[in-house]
Amino acid sequence: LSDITGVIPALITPFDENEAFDEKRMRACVRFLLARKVDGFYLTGSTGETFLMSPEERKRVVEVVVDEVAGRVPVMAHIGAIGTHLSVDLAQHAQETGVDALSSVPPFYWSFPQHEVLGYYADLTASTDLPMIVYNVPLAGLFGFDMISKLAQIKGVEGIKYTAPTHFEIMRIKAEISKDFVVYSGADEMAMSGLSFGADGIIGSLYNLMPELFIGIRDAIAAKDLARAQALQETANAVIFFGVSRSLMAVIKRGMAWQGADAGYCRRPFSNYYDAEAEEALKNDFRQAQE
Ligand code: NAY
Repeated sequence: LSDITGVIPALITPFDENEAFDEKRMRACVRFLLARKVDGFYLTGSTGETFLMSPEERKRVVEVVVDEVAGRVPVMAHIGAIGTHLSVDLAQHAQETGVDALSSVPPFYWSFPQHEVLGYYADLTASTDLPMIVYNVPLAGLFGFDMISKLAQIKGVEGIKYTAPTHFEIMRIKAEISKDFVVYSGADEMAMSGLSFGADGIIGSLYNLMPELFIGIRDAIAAKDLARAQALQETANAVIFFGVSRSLMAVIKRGMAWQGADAGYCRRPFSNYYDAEAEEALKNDFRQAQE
């Protein structure tokens, strides 16, 4: 896992106007991002609207993207679900399809006790040979440091996607768990912070829309040029705050379309900016936000 680093879009999933998975648009978006030099892809995560898809659809997204990427950059598949059976099935399919790593949210909704969450990850890692990146995200309930330490002891758990704002814990993970335990910072608004606190890479939604800014942050942090990293983060954050105050995936998808990669529609209940009036309103808002 330690060789998967850098700027990794949590890939959007394009749907067509009837909300069906749009394979053609998916392939075009992958080509668009490869041309913009992203370092890898994270599939069927929250940004990929995964919990709005059937298992068969999630599998198809993985197959299409792995085929289109054709080994040029690493691919990680988020295979999380509430139930172990389904996650194991998705994990085994992802391995057969040829992904490089797996990731999963913890089982959610019923607030499972620690031993059941640990059991979930142990069952998953036992079911394939792929490295597992646990997903620490507020939407599924954040792990504390003790739980992260316990998770890291499970054979096959090799990293964490850290979408918590407590970045000092990134340093602590590296110091007290292992410097080889891979950390991906998950809050795009804090990419600079995550990388400067020692994260190996960044995984997020906005890297679909403006990867260059974050590739610039990656390089500026590596060169210890904090002033440049800060300027790029400020530019990025203006767009991020614009997006999160609306419907983020819909904003990202239309923004990609404006740049030449039509990322299609979101699935309901997410909204869209696809009719002329909504699109014009979005563009006007964006112009005003820039003034
Ligand atoms: C995924 O699985 O799609 C992600 O990695 C998404 C990470 C995002 N966090 C959440 C909570 O969805 O990219 C971030 C987030 O959209 C961004 O920082 C804006 O808040």
